[in-house]
Amino acid sequence: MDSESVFGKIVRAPEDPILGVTVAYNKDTSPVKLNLGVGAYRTEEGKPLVLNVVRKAEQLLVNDQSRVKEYLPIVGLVDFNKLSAKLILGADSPAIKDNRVTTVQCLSGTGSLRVGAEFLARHYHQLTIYIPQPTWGNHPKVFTLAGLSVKTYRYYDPATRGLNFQGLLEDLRAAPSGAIVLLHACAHNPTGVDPTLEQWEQIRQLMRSKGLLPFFDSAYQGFASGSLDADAQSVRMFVADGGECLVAQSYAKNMGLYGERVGALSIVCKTEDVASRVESQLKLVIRPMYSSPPIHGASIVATILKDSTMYKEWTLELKAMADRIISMRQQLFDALSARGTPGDWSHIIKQIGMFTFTGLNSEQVAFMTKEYHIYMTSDGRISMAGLSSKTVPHLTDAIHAAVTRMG
Ligand code: PLA
Repeated sequence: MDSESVFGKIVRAPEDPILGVTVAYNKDTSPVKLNLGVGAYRTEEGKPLVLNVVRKAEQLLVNDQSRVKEYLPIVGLVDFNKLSAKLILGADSPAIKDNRVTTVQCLSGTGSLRVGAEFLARHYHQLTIYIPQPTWGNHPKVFTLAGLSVKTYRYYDPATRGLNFQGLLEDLRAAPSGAIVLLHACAHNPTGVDPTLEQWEQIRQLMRSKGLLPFFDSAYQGFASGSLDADAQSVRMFVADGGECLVAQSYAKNMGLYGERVGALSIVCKTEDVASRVESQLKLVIRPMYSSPPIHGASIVATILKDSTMYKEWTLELKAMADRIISMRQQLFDALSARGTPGDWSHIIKQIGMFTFTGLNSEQVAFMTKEYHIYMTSDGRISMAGLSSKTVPHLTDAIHAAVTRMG
């Protein structure tokens, strides 16, 4: 039968290591099942959350009869682009004042990374990109398929469950001059380990002295600390020195716009003239890929960012999400301590952002899924945003059993 199809010889591909966890979760019929795989925010009731301010913005958009469904320009919604650059670089950014930033609306964080990578593959002289070890599982695929050659730099030290700062500096020092370096702006995924500001400063000095090109992935602005400005510090340090960089922004997490696919790619250049030439080439990357981006999500973001009342409301809702995640860290840590689960679990409260990199191995994860219906990625990462006070005891039982029986 298969031989009758022109596609008969196609081999079944494996599920995605992160999104495949949700596929498996959806098939499970257990009432106690828990999805801690994908980084998607849930309420204390375990439900997805649409922010109030997003509902308000959507209402305004629906009621505005003057709005039409025309194509956006190739670069997307102009207001959205300006406001996005301001959000990540800061309202008083000298680069914005000098008009030397070009921003294009892209399909969320992933699309922004991909467009940036395609641009670099066509126009930048160094085709090697260094990514942290470990990093978000999609990074190597996005960059390789765009035509870049991917190498890693040391980042995480399993022994301390913290940053391998010396290893990081050594690897960047050994990188060829001009190489591209992917940096997580904050809330490093999957480790939850970020450099301190002093360490960022050392990374900046080293990278600038070697002419390494920073490509920031900012998928969690506001989610790490609860403050949009604090979480943008790393990026702003690299822009304050007058040098060049790329930044991919996502509104999936911080505005809860996951499925709307809203994001932006900004390229900070040395002069206005260079920025406008860069933009002209970004258009040539985008047009044959998807022509122009979708209008709805970007309109929601622009509506919120340009209205000071709505902006304020957003920052409060964002802070509430970040605070709930931080309180989940404390609750899980306290529960494991009370339970007397062997091992040092203090990294749960030291790590930052959406994820805890537990240190559980793939056998322990498989055991927790099989026996406790808890779904997470096989590297031991759990999405703290998927946890609630009600499910902490169940997760604690599962971790305790995994550590004591599978340790
Ligand atoms: N960059 C990082 C570091 C991410 O963690 C994610 C999402 C993205 C970019 C892309 O997000 P976007 O395209 O939706 O804006 N990581 C998630 C989801 C939350 C995923 O894997 O797609 C994760 O669970 O790791």
